[in-house]
Amino acid sequence: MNGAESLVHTLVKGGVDVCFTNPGTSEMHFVAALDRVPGMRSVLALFEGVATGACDGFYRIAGRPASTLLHLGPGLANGVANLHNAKKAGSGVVNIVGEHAIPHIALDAPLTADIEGIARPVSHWVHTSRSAADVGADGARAIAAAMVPPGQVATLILPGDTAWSEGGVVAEPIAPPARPRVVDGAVDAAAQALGGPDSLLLLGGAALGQDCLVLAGKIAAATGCGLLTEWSNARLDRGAGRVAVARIPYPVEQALELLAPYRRIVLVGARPPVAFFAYPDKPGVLTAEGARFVELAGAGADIAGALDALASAVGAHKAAPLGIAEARRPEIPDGPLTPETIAPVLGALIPEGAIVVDESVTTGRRFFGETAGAPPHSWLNNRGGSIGYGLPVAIGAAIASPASKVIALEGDGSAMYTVQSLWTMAREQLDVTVLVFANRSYRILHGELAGVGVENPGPRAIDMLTLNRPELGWVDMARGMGVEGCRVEDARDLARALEAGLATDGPYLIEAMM
Ligand SMILES: Cc1ncc(C[n+]2csc(CCOP(=O)(O)OP(=O)(O)O)c2C)c(N)n1
Repeated sequence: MNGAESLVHTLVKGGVDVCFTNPGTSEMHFVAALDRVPGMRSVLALFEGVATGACDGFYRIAGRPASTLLHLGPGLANGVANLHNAKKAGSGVVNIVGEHAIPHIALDAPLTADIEGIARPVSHWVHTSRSAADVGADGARAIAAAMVPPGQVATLILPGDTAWSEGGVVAEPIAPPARPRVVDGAVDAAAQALGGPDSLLLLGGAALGQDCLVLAGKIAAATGCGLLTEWSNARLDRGAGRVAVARIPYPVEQALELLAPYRRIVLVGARPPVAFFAYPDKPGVLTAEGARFVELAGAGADIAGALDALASAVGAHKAAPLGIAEARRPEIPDGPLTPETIAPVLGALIPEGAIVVDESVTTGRRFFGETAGAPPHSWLNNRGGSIGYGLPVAIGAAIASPASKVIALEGDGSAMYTVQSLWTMAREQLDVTVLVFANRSYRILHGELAGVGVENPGPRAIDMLTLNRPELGWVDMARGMGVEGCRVEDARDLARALEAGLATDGPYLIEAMM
């Protein structure tokens, strides 16, 4: 057995049975091993950012890592932005990067690069294998590192000679550490902090699963505290019958206003809220001056156990949870496509069990209200702010949960970053309906221009935020990659197209003209 075969065996044995690849010469032995070792689903991506983002989406839904296979430093570099997003989302990724054979590195061939240096900022764990005999054990350690709660990026660099040499040894899986229990003192401090409308329970990460939300709703009912989530969540369970939790809005003024009343804030898997960006005359910290934070549980802690203990401490277990969303399907409106007409169409049609990947940027700022009463579904946001996350995450989510309808909500600017995702969706026949909000603009940046204090921007500045010269043809692009699609101009047509997209088992793209 060569090193590459030992690695594929070790991955499959360790529960890593999906690999999103974009290989080159240095990874050929791994590619060959995919045929010789049963059990690995390998999925080709035409850009490395698609592969890394797909791993992020897979972990968010499956709760276990997938692997990449990337080509040397440049291939890794192409995947870095979505590794950044995965890292911020707490998604476990086994990131496998090929490297020249060890004696070849000193020759400084064209593709030679500092792979560890590129990997380090977006990885929690980085290791280069030294011999074929080590590769299996290194793979097992990489899986264990990726599974450290809530999930980590583990980069394993595989020199060609460690892959092709004989002497590979399959390694047994290493049990990842359990989520550490929260100490009693933290539970007491949180219980003391919560009480009345000037206290807040701020939820993130694993606290956003439906069982934890029920506990949070009970705690809110018993203590009178507020309940919020961060603006961006890796996965939020929501919909009719579930505890509905509002997100802290993106615009600084709105966030400040919402958070102003809170003096004591208990963090459960969330961080103290800060603005996405600095602006000349706005604060970066979004909470009221003097607000006190109590961390009940960090993102990697036993969040379910902590909420259960807190519910006991405040006598909440018998309370009816606050904020259960009632079932409600909005009317489908008439008229042109605007954020206000698109939101009720989504609310009317999101199916039970759907996974909504939200990269709708400005169009989706108010989608939450109209979709709150749709049947139970999960809502995924970009935690790292690097756009181009949505289509790849939709791929990973669809592979992790083939029975779910995946809906990708995409700004046209964002969708262009990883547009190659459509080809993988077609090739794998993934059940993803993509809505592209074609406003022909980086609309958010118009607001940001004003936000940083640029008054009366000139035509050159506006030109840098405008995507209409030439116009993007989304239906043509989708067809060119094997995905059926249509263009819609008003809310009723959007509803018909969304129904059609959801009715097919494969991918479908809707270009929503705004
Ligand atoms: C990798 C990366 N490059 C650039 C940006 C800056 N940026 C943020 S939003 C945005 C435009 C988004 O446009 P679109 O998806 O069309 O949404 P809209 O603003 O029109 O609602 C850009 C370029 C970013 N966040 N990440």
